[in-house]
Amino acid sequence: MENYLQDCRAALQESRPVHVVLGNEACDLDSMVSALALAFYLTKTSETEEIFIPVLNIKRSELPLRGDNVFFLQELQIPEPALIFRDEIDLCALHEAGQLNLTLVDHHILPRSDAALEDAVTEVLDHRPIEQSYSPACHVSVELVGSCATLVAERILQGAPEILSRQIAALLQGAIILDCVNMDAKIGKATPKDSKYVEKLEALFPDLPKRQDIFDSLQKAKFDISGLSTEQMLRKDQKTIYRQSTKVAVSAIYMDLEAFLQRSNLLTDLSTFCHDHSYDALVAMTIFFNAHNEPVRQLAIFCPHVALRMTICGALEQCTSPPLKLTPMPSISPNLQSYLQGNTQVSRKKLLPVLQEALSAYFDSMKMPGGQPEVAGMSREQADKELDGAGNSVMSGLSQDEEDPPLPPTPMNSLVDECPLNELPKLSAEAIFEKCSQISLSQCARVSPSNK
Ligand SMILES: *[C@@H]1O[C@H](CO)[C@@H](O)[C@H](O)[C@H]1NC(C)=O
Ligand SMILES: [Mn+2]
Repeated sequence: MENYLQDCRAALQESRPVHVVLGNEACDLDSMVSALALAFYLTKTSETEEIFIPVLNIKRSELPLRGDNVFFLQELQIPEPALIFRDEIDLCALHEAGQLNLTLVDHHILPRSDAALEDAVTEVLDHRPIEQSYSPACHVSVELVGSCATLVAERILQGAPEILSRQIAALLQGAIILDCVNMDAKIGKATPKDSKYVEKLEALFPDLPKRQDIFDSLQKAKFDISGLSTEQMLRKDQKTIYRQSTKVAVSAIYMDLEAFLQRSNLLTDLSTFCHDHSYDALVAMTIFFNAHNEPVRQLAIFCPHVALRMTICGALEQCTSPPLKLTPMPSISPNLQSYLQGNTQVSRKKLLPVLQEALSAYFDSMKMPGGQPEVAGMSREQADKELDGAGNSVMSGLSQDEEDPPLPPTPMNSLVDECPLNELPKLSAEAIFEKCSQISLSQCARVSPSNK
C-alpha cells in the first residue's frame, strides 16, 4: 500500500490524467478504507495505464479529529504522510484541464461547492438509500448494506482476489465491523452481505484480529480525545448558532468537565478559540459515564461579554421545557460559568433551540432604542458561512452513516446536493452514545472514554 501511495503522489507531480476515488466529506473510517481499497484494486486490475488515486475528502489538518482513522492507519502501518488529502489536489483544475475521472465511494451526492466536478464522475459506489428515479449518466451501484467497505470487498473478491493483501483485508474487515456495530444482530446494522464478506475475509486471513478486539479498539480510538488540543476537542463535535452578528459555538466534549477545566492554559485556549473563529460565546456540554455507568452531563459557558453570558446562563437556568436542573459548579474565571446538569435526558440537540431563543432575546434587547447593534458586514457573513461549513463536516465526521431520518431525496439526474448541507440532520457522537445507552448502558460503558 505504501509503495502504491507513493506512485500516486508521483503521478500527481507528473500532471498526467488521473482517476480519483473520493470518499465523503465526513471522511469516516468507511469512506477512507473504501477509497484506499477500491483505488488500489482498480489500479492493479486496470488494463490501461490509468492510475486510480484515493483522496481523503478532508484537509490534512482535520485527520487528528478522526481518532479511529488515525489509530487504524498506525495499526496497519500506512504512514499518514503517504495519504493524499483534499487540500493537496486541485480537482477542479484537473477537471478543467480534462485530466480527471472521478469515482465516488460511500456517498452519491456532491456538495454544491463541488458542483463543477459532476461531469467528471464516471462511477458511484454507495450503500445508502437513493431515489428510485435517480438516473445519472454514469454507472451507479448502490446496495443497502451496513458498510461501503462490504461492497468494495465484494468487488475485489469477485474481480481479483489475488491482489488482496492481509493489510487490505484488515482495512476492510475493520471498517465493516465498526459500521455494523460488531455485526451485532440486535442492533441490526449488519446485513447478510456484510456478514458474508467479513467471514470471507477472515477465512482468507485467519490471523486477522478478533472482531471484538478490533471493534473495541476502534470505538475507543473514535472517542479518545486525550491526544487532542483544546481547540481540536472543541471542534471535534461542534455546532454553531447565530443571530446576525452574534455567534455561539456549542461543543460536545466526551470527558468530565472538571478534568477539562484543569487543562493547562485552558482560559487562554478558550479565548483564542473564540477569537480565531469569531465566536461571541462558547457553550460546552460534557458527557461521560461515572463509576456506576450512569451518564453525567455538565455545562460550561465561556463568554467575556457580561450581558451575553448572563442572558445565556439565565435562559439555561430558567428553562422549563425541558428543565435542566442546573447546579452551579465552582468557578475558575469570571468569564466562565459551569453547571452540573441534573436532568441528564437533555442532549445538546435539545439544548440548541433553547440557546437559539436566548440569542434572539439578547439580540432583541440590543435593538431597543439607543442600543442599536453593530450590523454584520459582508466579509463577516462570508466568514461565518465558511466556518460553519467546516464545523459541519467535522461534526458529521463521526457518524455520517447513522443519519436518522435518512437523507432527503436526491435531486433527479444530478449528483449535486441542492439542499444546504447544514440543513441535513446529522447524528453526532453524542447521539451514538445516547443510542448506545438505550440499548444497554453497561455495554456502552466499555466504549466511553475512560476518565482517569
Ligand atoms: C476517463 O475514462 C474514460 C473511459 O474509461 C477514458 O476514455 C478517458 O481517457 C478517461 N479520462 C481521463 C482524464 O483519465
Ligand atoms: Mn459508509
